[in-house]
Amino acid sequence: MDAPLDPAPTPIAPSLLQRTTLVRETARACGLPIVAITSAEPFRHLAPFLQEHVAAGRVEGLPWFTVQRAMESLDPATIHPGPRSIVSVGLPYHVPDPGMPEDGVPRGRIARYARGDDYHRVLRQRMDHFVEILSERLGQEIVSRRVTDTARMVDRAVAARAGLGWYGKNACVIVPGHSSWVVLGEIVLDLELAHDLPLAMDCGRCTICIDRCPTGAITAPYTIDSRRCLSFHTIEQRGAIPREIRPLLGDWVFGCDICQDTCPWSGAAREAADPVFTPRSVANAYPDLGWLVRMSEEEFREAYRGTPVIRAKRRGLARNAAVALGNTQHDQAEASLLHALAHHDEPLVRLHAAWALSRHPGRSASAALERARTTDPEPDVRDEAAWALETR
Ligand code: B12
Ligand code: SF4
Ligand code: SF4
Repeated sequence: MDAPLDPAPTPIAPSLLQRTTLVRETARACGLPIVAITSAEPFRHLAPFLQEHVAAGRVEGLPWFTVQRAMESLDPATIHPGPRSIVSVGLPYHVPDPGMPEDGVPRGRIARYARGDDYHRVLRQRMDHFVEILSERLGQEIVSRRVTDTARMVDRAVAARAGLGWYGKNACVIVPGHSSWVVLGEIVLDLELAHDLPLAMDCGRCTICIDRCPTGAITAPYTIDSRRCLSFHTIEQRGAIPREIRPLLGDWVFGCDICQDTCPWSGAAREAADPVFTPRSVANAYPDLGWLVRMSEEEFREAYRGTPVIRAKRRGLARNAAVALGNTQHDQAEASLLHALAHHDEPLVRLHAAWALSRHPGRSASAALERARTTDPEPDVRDEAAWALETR
């Protein structure tokens, strides 16, 4: 007997396709150039991975990252009363790099995503505008929720399922033509739309990002241990950076791009044309480290207002700069550190300046550390100075 015929696939109503095309066109017209669509089904299969991730302590230091929040972030119904589709959007930010100036000044490095306007604000504004225009074009009210980089939605999982990109072993979503230089957002809608398929791509046998990560933070493919990641330590970490991490920080003062810079896909990434990501000045890409450890609150706000760097706060950025000054043998570094140890108003910065001076062999450093050991008003700074003197 002949095998029964497969039932004919359900035809997609033209109105569904037309609506989906309209969604894509509207997104592009609203400054969201990369768009893909997926269903609003929960991402339940990720629950064991996320539970294990939290239980293993890999997100220690991110207090909001609890198992409960992680489980909620797997279900779009947590944030939307009747979700039907998710529009996954990406903003490419790989704008031309001005390059580190060769002006004899010791400089730090800011991660590419943080050099221009804060993408959270840009994405939210564009996603809001998209919903407004889409609603006008469709002639109907749309109930939507728009999120980016929150604990309320697994951004990368949405992008991967929608086929916007695919998971690299560096845990970033790699988007064809842009590598991973794309920030992600989602618009959860009560509209039925035609869904895209995941991309059939993977890293193959490549392990470059894992091998090149300076701290070994990519503990397994697709798995980042925040406790080792420089991005965590330079941005999220509010206290002292662990001593064993400090030498590995190099000249990064906000974020880290090493696992993306070293990815072969990045070599073929198109330059992004979006002016919002262009650094306003050299301080937004390669800041003078001496200036960072001296800057006033006002100068900090003036330079970094409206950019992601503001998140680190002045004391966090100055702390990172002190560490970077300890990691360079530049002849101006010691003078900046001596000044910071003697005069910085933030004990956290003085503490890191003490550590950094342990890596500068001059006699002035010894004298300054001795002074700090005996006279600094903060016990932690005195202890760090004592440690620095012992290890010199
Ligand atoms: C917490 C967080 C961090 C933490 C921890 C990062 C981490 N990977 O866990 C820290 C501070 C270290 C960090 C650093 C960075 N971050 Co961050 N971060 C987040 C945040 C808020 C949550 C990420 C998260 O849930 N992590 C937990 C892990 C378990 O989830 P996941 O990353 O989605 O991992 C998935 C894979 O592991 C996959 N998976 C698991 N097993 C397997 C097995 C196989 C075979 C496969 C294929 C997949 C797979 O499933 C997981 C669940 O989706 C997201 C925004 C968001 N809400 O999603 C931004 C986000 C991930 N960050 C982003 C960026 C840009 C960065 C930095 C590049 C910034 C920088 N230059 O310094 C670095 C990159 C570090 C790195 N290599 O991941 C972007 C990434 C964009 C992209 N194209 O991927 C996001 C999506 C923000 C955004 N909306 O654009 N980040
Ligand atoms: S961001 Fe830097 S420290 Fe973090 S995993 Fe990537 S290379 Fe490692
Ligand atoms: S460096 Fe290699 S392993 Fe890492 S994300 Fe890129 S292709 Fe994948």
